[in-house]
Amino acid sequence: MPHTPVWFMRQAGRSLPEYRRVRADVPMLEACARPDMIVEITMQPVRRYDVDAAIYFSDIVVPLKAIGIDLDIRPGVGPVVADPIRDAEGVKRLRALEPDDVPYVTEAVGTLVGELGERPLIGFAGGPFTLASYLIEGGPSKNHEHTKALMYGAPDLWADLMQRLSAITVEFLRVQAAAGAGAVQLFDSWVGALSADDYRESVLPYTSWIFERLAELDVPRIHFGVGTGELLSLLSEAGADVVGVDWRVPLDKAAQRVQPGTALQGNLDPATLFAPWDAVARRASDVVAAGAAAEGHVFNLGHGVLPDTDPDVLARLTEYVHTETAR
Ligand code: 1CP
Repeated sequence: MPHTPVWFMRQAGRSLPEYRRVRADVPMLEACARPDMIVEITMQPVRRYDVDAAIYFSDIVVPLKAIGIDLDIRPGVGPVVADPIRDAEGVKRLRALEPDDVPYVTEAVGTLVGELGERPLIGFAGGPFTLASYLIEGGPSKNHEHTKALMYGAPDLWADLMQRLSAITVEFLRVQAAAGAGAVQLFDSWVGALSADDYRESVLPYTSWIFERLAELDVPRIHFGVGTGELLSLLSEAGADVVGVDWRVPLDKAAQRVQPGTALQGNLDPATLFAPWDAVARRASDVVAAGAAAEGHVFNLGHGVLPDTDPDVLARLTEYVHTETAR
């Protein structure tokens, strides 16, 4: 590539007027199950920003819905689970995911890969801790207290839950890669809520298992979580080719925390995009400079695009990073 590749987490979605238009009368989970909607929404940010990758339009709870878990994505809230999972009976409801549960994924990915040509499509899935948190808490959570209570108090049940979620995640990513996705990202967004010791004991065995299985897919594997400065070496130990970093740790420092040969992705603070352009440009240059210390850098934000972000700033930022890093 003639420059550092650029894409943005949550580049599709609420910050785009064309997204709000196509989604106006269609509930989120219905949109995630309709190939025409998936293809259109995935392509919208590619057309507008000229980013170097598309991310498959879906949500981390889609495979859970597909195996029959009663959940919804509520506007302004996020995923809400009707009957939170907190005991053995609940965990048993998590059956294995089969490719036939998500035929729309195979169809949409196939169409997208045709439309995108050389530009890779990034497939994604939720990490096991983050999925567990939505299932156990019943919705978005600040403290993850029921999740941690189960993790600390019922280790056997926790292990069963994590194994089932890990298998679902691997299968969901396998379906996307089999249909042509050129990279996969594991979003274990909320795992930064854990201490390093708890991560090592209660999550790392499962993320390591996931990344081992994903190696067979022969596509680059990205691993990301928010607030994971203290966990970066463990996230890297799990086996990803690229570790995503939020804005709290500069990329040159992050480079010292990951395994040799691991590339970094990130990490401009998404709130920066609300500042005057001079500040955006200066901070983007800082990210590019720090990223040079890593063994490969994919420019991104440190977390998802905030809903009120001005799309023109993202377009300008993409062009700026392309120009700054031209080689
Ligand atoms: O570019 C894209 O928009 C890609 C599609 C995408 C992705 C990668 C969506 C669409 N969701 C996700 C992943 C996702 N979903 C994550 C991991 C990424 C991250 O950390 O941001 C998480 C934690 C969720 C759960 C979720 N879904 C939330 C967060 C709630 C909380 O706990 O704070 C929300 C608000 C949703 C709904 C959702 N998912 C996606 C969109 C566009 C929306 C908004 C729905 C709408 O338009 O009403």
